[in-house]
Amino acid sequence: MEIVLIISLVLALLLGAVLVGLLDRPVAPPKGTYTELRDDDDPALAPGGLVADPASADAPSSRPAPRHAAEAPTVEEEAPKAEVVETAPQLDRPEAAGTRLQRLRARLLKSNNVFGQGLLALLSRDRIDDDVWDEIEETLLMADLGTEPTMELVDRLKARVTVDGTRDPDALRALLREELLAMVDPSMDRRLAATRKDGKPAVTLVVGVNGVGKTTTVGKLARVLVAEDREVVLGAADTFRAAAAEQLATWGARVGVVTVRSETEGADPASVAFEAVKTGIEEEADVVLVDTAGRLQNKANLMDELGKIKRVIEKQAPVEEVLLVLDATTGQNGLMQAKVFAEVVDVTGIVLTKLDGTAKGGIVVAIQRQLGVPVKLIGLGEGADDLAPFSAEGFVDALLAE
Ligand SMILES: Nc1nc2c(ncn2[C@@H]2O[C@H](COP(=O)(O)OP(=O)(O)OP(=O)(O)O)[C@@H](O)[C@H]2O)c(=O)[nH]1
Ligand SMILES: [Mg+2]
Repeated sequence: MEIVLIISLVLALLLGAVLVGLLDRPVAPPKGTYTELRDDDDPALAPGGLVADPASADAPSSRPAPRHAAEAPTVEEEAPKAEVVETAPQLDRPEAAGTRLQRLRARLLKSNNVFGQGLLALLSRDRIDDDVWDEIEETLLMADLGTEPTMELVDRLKARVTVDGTRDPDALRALLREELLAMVDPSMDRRLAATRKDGKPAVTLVVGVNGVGKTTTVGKLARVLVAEDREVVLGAADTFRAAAAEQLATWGARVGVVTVRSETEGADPASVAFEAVKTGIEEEADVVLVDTAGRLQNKANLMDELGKIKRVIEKQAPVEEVLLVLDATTGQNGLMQAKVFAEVVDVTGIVLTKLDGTAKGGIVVAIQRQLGVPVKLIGLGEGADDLAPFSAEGFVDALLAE
């Protein structure tokens, strides 16, 4: 009896010990979950401490893209798509580029009526004497066409009107349309570099002086590209004001486009541009748009800054496009700015903003003549989709619209 009792006691003790042992063991996490916020390949998990993997530090391209340039990368920042999902729960659907000039035609007409309609009225006079030709010349000069193009156009109109001798309004309209079109030059290639080349995104640098509309243009252009199913990355290389990066990131977030930026005011713009292009390469984007600061203290300063940004970007990918943004309402002043910029960087295209304002349409011809570079986009308002690809035909038709 006693033996049975002792055996039962020993068994009970053993069973208890086994149970206590089981309960004490830590519960293993289910496979695939993280006990901390880290990625599988995060170097912090590697033996030897926080920056344990010198290879991965040297080759950051094997790591997920940092969302913010010039900041110490943190685990949260490396969570893919986190920024896009958080900041843009409901994305805008930008208007297709092709229909924009049509929609915005009325605004163009409003700002340019003095130019197209006035000209047609003068040409339609019963008798065109020297006084009328003087008035035509004046109209063109007032429309910011520039002296040389004005003389050229007046000569051509004189020759044709005299030779044709036509007074038929429709024929005159057609004649004027043809000559204006020749001035605006439909043969210029106005396409934007928006296609990957040699496995790399097309990098576009956006330059121009203060307040002309650079950041707005980058934001609107991102929408044009998104509407055409392009993958876009934005680079906020205007580090002069912290608000500039915020302004750009807001534009990007509305259409699910990542903005690479620095939180540090006064950070090196070239390093932000570098990070943006790096992100673009890693994410296999089609286009990287880099916004820059609009300071124009002096030419040497500008040359230093833009030159450095371009050099640093080109360590990774060529700059395919340099868009010079000009405020169309500034007329002659805009032409002066264009000249300075063209001496500093190889401008490949012009964006004329604020053509919905008091601008005069002749500036399109004047600026193209001066730089030998096409106007590729025009800004016709403050709305998100008020940036239209420029077309010579669409523009001249708007000038002559009744
Ligand atoms: N009406 C009109 N306003 C425009 C157009 N484009 C830009 N703007 C306005 O111009 C102002 C300046 O635009 P920004 O994009 O901030 O100019 P910016 O060149 O980046 O200026 P900085 O960064 O200070 O050099 C904003 O109020 C824009 O809404 C346009 O086509 N039409
Ligand atoms: Mg800006």
